[in-house]
Amino acid sequence: MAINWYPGHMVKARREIEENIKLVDIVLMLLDARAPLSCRNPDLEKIVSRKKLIFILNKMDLAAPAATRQHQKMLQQDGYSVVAMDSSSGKGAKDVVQAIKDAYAEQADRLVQKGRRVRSPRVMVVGVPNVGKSTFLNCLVGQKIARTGAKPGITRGKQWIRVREDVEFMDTPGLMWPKVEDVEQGLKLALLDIVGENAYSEEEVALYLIRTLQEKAPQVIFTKYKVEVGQQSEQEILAAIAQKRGYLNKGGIPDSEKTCHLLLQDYRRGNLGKISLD
Ligand SMILES: Nc1nc2c(ncn2[C@@H]2O[C@H](COP(=O)(O)OP(=O)(O)OP(=O)(O)O)[C@@H](O)[C@H]2O)c(=O)[nH]1
Ligand SMILES: [Mg+2]
Repeated sequence: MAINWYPGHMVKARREIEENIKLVDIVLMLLDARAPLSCRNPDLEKIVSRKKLIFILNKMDLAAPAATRQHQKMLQQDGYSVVAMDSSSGKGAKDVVQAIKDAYAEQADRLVQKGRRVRSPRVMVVGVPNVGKSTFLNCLVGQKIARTGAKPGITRGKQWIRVREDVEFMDTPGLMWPKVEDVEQGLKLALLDIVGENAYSEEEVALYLIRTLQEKAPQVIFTKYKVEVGQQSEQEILAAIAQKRGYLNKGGIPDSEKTCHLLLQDYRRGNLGKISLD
């Protein structure tokens, strides 16, 4: 499914990021650890390309640990700094602070050599919607300063936050690009709740989730929904889950809408376990 989701507030947010990029020293790009490659926004990477970039694989608590380690290694091989983080518990926060310090040390040295005063680093936090940018900042501050929410598009304007006396952060609204051409990437972004719900069909995404489970964690379909997985199609598994749950319309027809919604919710909340998509 190609995704076209580029609401008006993102046009403004993009401009704001472009205008403010010159004020910052370092950019933290948050990616969902379950699909870090699919979350890379080519348009955004172009805008921040002249700055030191650190990738944060956020929501690591929901991702398969081995996959996260592999992504970390691959991005590092490409020359990036990468830190994995769980902003709901704060795991990884120390590594983030250290990565910022290391990145700024080089720039600070250059300033000192030129006889210039070294001020505290300014760090911009960017990424696609709903990857946890505001939660991540609140976690680093230890206070709920930025508004967060379980739907994409919560932050609508930039916001400066002085997390600790020695770093200044700027929270930004999640940014998409005008068209996600790759069908599988679109399905992953939809499953991760990164794009608005009117940009995709829940049924298509739920069937994709069932395919993914069949391939990566077939036992979950049994343990969670008590449906034995054999040679059935995704549609048949969906109908069997509806049956087991008693999600039936008049005449005993499986309520596929309600079942699809349940599946997506279960995956997004981590109820199906740590399952990575990339
Ligand atoms: N499990 C888990 N949930 C997280 C983590 N970080 C954020 N969340 C949840 O993800 C959802 C989105 O968080 P936000 O901080 O609002 O995301 P955002 O990137 O600021 O979103 P926009 O402002 O819409 O671009 C919320 O429900 C958070 O509680 C994490 O590390 N682990
Ligand atoms: Mg936000």
